Amino acid sequence: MESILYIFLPCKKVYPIGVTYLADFIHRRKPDVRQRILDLSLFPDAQRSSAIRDAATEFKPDLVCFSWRDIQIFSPHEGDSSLEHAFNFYFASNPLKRIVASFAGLQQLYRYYSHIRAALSYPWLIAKEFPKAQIMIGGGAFTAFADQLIQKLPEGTVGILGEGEDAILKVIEGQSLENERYILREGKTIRKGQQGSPALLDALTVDLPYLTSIFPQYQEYLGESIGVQSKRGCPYDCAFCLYPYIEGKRVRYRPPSMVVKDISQHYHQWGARRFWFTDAQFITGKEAYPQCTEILERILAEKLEIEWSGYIRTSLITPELAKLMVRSGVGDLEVAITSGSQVVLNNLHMGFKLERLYDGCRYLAEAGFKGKVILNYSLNSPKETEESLLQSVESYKVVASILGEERVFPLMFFLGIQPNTDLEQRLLEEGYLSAGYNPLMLTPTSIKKLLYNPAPLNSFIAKACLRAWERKEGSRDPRKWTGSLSQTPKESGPYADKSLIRGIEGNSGRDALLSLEEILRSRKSIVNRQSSVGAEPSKI
Ligand code: B12
Ligand code: SF4
Repeated sequence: MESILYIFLPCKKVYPIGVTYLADFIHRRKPDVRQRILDLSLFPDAQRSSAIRDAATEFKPDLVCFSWRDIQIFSPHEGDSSLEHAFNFYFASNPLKRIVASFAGLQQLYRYYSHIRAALSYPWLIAKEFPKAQIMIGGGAFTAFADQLIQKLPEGTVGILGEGEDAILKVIEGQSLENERYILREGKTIRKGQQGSPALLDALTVDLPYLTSIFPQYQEYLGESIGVQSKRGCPYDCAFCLYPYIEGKRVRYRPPSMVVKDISQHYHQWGARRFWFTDAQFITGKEAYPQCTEILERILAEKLEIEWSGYIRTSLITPELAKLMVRSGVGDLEVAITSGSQVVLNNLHMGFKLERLYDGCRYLAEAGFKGKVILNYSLNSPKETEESLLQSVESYKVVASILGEERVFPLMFFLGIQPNTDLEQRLLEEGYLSAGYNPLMLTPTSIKKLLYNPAPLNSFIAKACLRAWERKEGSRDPRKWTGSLSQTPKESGPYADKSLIRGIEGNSGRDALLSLEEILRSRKSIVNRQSSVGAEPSKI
């Protein structure tokens, strides 16, 4: 095979790092193979088919590689309006609100299905109009839903779960894919492969001038946050998380010099100033300290004045790392505290102690951290009680007291049940989910299940959230903000996930937590009063 066309399927605009790495990898091994990257997100819906048709006609690819990053539209967090509609639909006491929410929900469902249908239509277009081209498909969304999606793709499409470098190389060379995580449909039969030893990342680095030449749309990303991967794999076991399934549990590191070379090239050649470490986890454990430290030291040594972010285990931040993080330009952070109850955290196998998370925040504060922290809470996780909910409220107050209330933005991020996770497995065993359910099939009942918020605590939580979301202009809590929300920039700044900004701007998560506290405390006092009526005075 002599030519590859990569097609990044449409999603909310985000730098298509996966296909850039794939193209770069192939170029280093097969410099004669012609390559081109087409990012469909940058075209309006109506022009996407013709963009593919034009590119394929002109480029004449032997291999077309579709990269499917996102499917999810019912995000389980309050940065996304679909959660608000869903809560209004299921829990609002005002019937009018329920009706309005049901229309909004229907519209969102329509968009969700149209999005999937459209994305599937592009491989079909290639299969029909360019039948000689081999089709491959991969990416985060494909990996998450491979079993369902492969059924809907043209026969012969080679699906790859997880990383795709070696698999594409093998297809070009006509080698067997037996040692790759492939999925293939032949009629009604599905064939799958198991990855042998995953690729080492010691030679992975981007040749930016080459990339620029094959990705003419790169200009759309000047000024945007650029993804950089420093390692693959996550050794933890968090019950809801799909990342170890996608990347594997074994951590593979890229040499810090190569990671920083990527950053430096984008900095000098594209003028990029904002970067996101796309690692499942930037600090995967103590073993990662040398690599993380060296990366940050090199950023400093090369005088790269950047803002960076990524998923970071705050519990693993040491005083030294905190100083380096701040000096090397760490921006806003998203911290998945999940719960303020150690029992709930342990049950989810989160593998960290709350005290260590607070320590990490303390070290950041001492190092002069000036960014925002989005504190993600997955309320109503398994083992949640009224008491543990109150502990979550307390944990927010602790973090806010360490970093400053004006920097800490709690966000309600309900557990979304994803296929191939421990949580899904447990819920199947408990009968909460039925075997053979289709995670892509959204109905009012399935959405309610997949946005994990079960009875009996669901109604208090929903009430608190709805109360907070109704106060659109942000916190009206009598306790004043010590910082000024009006200073929140319109643009999201270094933070890469713009959808979460909605939650920050309103700081509705804080309101939701405080409302929840109010609801639970008033319930408690009613229960106490009721029990005290019949109780002996000595027991009061
Ligand atoms: C970093 C990250 C983010 C960052 C991105 C920052 C940035 N500037 O890039 C932030 C926090 C912003 C983010 C946001 C979201 N993300 Co996100 N994100 C990730 C994460 C952790 C890594 C993605 C990544 O860049 N990896 C590094 C690159 C090199 O890998 P890659 O792109 O996956 O490509 C490799 C393989 O997939 C494969 N591959 C890719 N394409 C192809 C094509 C072919 C033919 C082949 C063979 C192979 C192949 O090979 C590539 C190289 O090895 C993944 C989880 C994970 N561990 O993968 C989730 C993930 C991709 N995100 C996901 C989602 C849903 C989202 C959101 C939509 C969440 C939300 N509801 O708000 C948003 C919006 C994203 C957007 N479009 O704007 C889902 C997608 C699955 C799904 N359910 O649809 C994932 C898988 C997480 C999950 N839930 O399990 N995300
Ligand atoms: S939540 Fe983070 S630490 Fe836990 S398994 Fe997923 S990537 Fe790893």
